[in-house]
Amino acid sequence: MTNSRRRFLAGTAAAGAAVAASTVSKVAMAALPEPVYQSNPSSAAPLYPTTGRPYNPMVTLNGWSLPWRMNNGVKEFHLVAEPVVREFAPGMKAHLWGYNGSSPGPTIELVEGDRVRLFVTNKLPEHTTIHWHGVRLPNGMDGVGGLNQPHIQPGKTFVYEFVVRRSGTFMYHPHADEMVQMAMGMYGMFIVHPKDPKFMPVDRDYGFILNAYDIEPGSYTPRVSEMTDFNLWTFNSRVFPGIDPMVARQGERVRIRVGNLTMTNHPIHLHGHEFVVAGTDGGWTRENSRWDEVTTDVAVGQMRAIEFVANEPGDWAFHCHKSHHTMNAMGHGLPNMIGVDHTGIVKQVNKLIPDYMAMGERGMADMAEMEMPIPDNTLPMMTGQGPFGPVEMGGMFTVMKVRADQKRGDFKDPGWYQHPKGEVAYEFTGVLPEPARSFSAGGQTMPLARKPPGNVEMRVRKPSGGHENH
Ligand SMILES: [Cu+2]
Repeated sequence: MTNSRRRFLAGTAAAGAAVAASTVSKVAMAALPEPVYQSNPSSAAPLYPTTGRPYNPMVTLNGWSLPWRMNNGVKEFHLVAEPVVREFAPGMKAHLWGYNGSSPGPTIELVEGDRVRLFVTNKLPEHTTIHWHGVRLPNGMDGVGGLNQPHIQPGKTFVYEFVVRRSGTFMYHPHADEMVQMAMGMYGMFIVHPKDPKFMPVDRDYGFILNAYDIEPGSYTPRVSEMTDFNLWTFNSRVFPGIDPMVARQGERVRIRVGNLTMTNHPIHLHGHEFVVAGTDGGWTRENSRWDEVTTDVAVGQMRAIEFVANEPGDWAFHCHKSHHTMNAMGHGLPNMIGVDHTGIVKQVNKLIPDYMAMGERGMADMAEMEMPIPDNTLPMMTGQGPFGPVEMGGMFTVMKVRADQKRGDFKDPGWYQHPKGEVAYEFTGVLPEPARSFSAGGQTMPLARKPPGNVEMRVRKPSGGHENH
């Protein structure tokens, strides 16, 4: 630093101390809080507050919470919009846009009544803004570029400042070149904890956002003009088997917050337990409005906070119930080959492409079992080795692990569930009686207007044999 520059800074500090109170906040803003970066894709430990009001922090699945700086009673955060590299699962990395080194951006955790000041620096090649989805705030802080504020140009920093009046589960995302910026991975959770930490307490509080990408096998960057045909379905920009399990001690009350920033709905399903929807992006639901279920549909742009008592020990699947959303890119656009005889074709093709394997004539399970050659930086369509064999899933799938001996506040993966003797489905080895069958032809409520030309029958070859043909 040159002498004249040092003197200049000392001069402004002295001048700052002398200015009228109305401009003090401008001076404070001149000193940007140091941005915090994090690119590790595993779930960070909960961030316990050391300043400000007390609250029970949440765990962002495969994400982290952004530390803040307390400045005269105002919580200051610094978000940096920038290109990032995100590992979707071991073996595949994507070139995305995100915040502070990661996609999703870090979770912002606040307490009802907090005044928050969010500095947003744009290090993208195009302009951006941030919209605080679901949050009550002054209109000019709502972040719709062109409507509520000028866009944040590359290299510029904008400040959002407001009081969070309502507790609940919210999110943030750009409201500028929306389709591109969200398809590139720009989003994060915005959590406002209740002022009273005893209001709706839970023992474990998890959260993540659903996003979808279209990344061609063998490539690194999502297609951003895609409208419906995505091939990677993610929880917080991770796919199974790269998504961390959620864990709980038996008997604990668990909350899972799910937001949807994809362009379709996701029926989110938990095995082994019923849950209630305790919160939406409109806040907490009234107790007498709740009912038990095991699947809840999270529509586009919605957030749901589900709650349940984890009282059944085991490793319970937790996933989107659209079965093509529990698949990775290689499962996309494949023809149905069930019943198609490949014999002969493989021999012919092998003369041209030695690695060629015919698959799918008995279903797709082979794909998880066999090592099919795939392009670089591409995940198999379904992977993951469970205690009993391959788990034929990808995409939006993880496991809720409930254990009697999991310590309170311990988020470590306890390993596979040890089933008590006699509590695992087993093979029947006795004599098989002929099962009762129904017939495939039915009646009709009214006679057909025109008689069909004859009996039309679809012929499907029954699967037979082992792997000898491929
Ligand atoms: Cu889904």
